[in-house]
Amino acid sequence: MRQATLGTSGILSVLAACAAVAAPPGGSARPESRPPDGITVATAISTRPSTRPADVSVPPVPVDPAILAAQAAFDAWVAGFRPRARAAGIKDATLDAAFAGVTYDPEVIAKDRNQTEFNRTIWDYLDRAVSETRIANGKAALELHAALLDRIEARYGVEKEVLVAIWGMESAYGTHRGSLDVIRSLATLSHDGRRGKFFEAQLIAALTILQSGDTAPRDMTGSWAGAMGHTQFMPGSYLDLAVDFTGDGRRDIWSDDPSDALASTAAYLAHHGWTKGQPWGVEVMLPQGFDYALADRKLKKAPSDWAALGVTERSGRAVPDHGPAALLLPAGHEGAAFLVFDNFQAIERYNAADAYVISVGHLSDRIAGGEAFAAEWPREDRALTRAERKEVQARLTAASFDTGGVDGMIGPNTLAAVRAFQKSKGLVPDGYAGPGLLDRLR
Ligand SMILES: [Ca+2]
Repeated sequence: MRQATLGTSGILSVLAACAAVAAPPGGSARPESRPPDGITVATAISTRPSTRPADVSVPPVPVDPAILAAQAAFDAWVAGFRPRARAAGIKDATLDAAFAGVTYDPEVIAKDRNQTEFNRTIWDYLDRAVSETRIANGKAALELHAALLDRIEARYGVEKEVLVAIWGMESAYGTHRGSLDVIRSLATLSHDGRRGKFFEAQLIAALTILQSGDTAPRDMTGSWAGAMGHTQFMPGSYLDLAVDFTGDGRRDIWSDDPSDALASTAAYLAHHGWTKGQPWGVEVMLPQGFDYALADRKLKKAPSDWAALGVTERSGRAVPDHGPAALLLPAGHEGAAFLVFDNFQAIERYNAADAYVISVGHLSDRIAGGEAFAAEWPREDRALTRAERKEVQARLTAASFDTGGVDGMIGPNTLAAVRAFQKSKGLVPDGYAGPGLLDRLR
């Protein structure tokens, strides 16, 4: 979603997809951005040259008929969308201002289609996400904004290092917040239909934000998929949980001042159950002969119970008791192992990918002065491609280890099937689907 940073796509989208969109009280307070009264969205768009203004000194550029056709279809979609927006409480004045001059954006669709598939290994992802540069910049950001971050931490009970880590992952500490018109991007994606329902809900949320006066249409910028500001909130999540920390009456996550964005991120994590003082996770060692079936996110034990099974900090001591923890082996038995606490789930509400959550957690630890992970990763391995993951699922299913479908996504069913297959072959049942497993299946 954020091309220049390592954040993965879909930030906040899981929650945002279900976010109810409510119309706030009050109307738009932005007369400067309104078109003349009575202008309709359709005319506002159709009167705008689709290629360039009528400047005779500029030679006409050949227009791609496919783009013209897409624009016409987009205009028709906008006309059909207006009644649905009105039904959701969006006023005509808000719609007129938001859609003034807005055209179909083929580049947004190109980005949507060309999302590089997530084929990176956890160690490759971590190397980039938690680079020395990002750690150093995080420490500098922590120092520069110390007073603000202390106040946010005190109010929301979320450690400032965690907020800075999310800021670093999402926008490289505010330097890559996204400069695309959010209404244009979301309208294009809603019209496109690949995930139209989701994006239309986000578009309505974005219009609701405009109607509340938090920002003006052309100042509402973000990524190609509509993630906005320093910590890349989707509009639905913004409506639910963004806060006005500066007290100026606007929840401004877009401007250079990161106050509202960082406080909103803290409010988001607090809402999703963040416990101050609890680590996201702790790197652990496993004993010889460990039962890898215990590495199951649904299976939680007190750290003392894990210690009784030989699962300890690298020092050999029991992990401090911060509540129930699950054992996570992101690269199977050959890579690092972690006991993860409930705060791991709070970060998952931001982005559910293990690699993302571990990166945020580890970056926050490193910004706080913590050590690098001690364990070696199986760096000779590569990530399976989507086609290969499907092949793993198809071959497992054919061998009577049901993966519950062949979709290329390694979820709990596939994990269980991998373990069962590994057990049947006398392999370490860690559920890890890497190239070695595929070789065995072939
Ligand atoms: Ca504010």
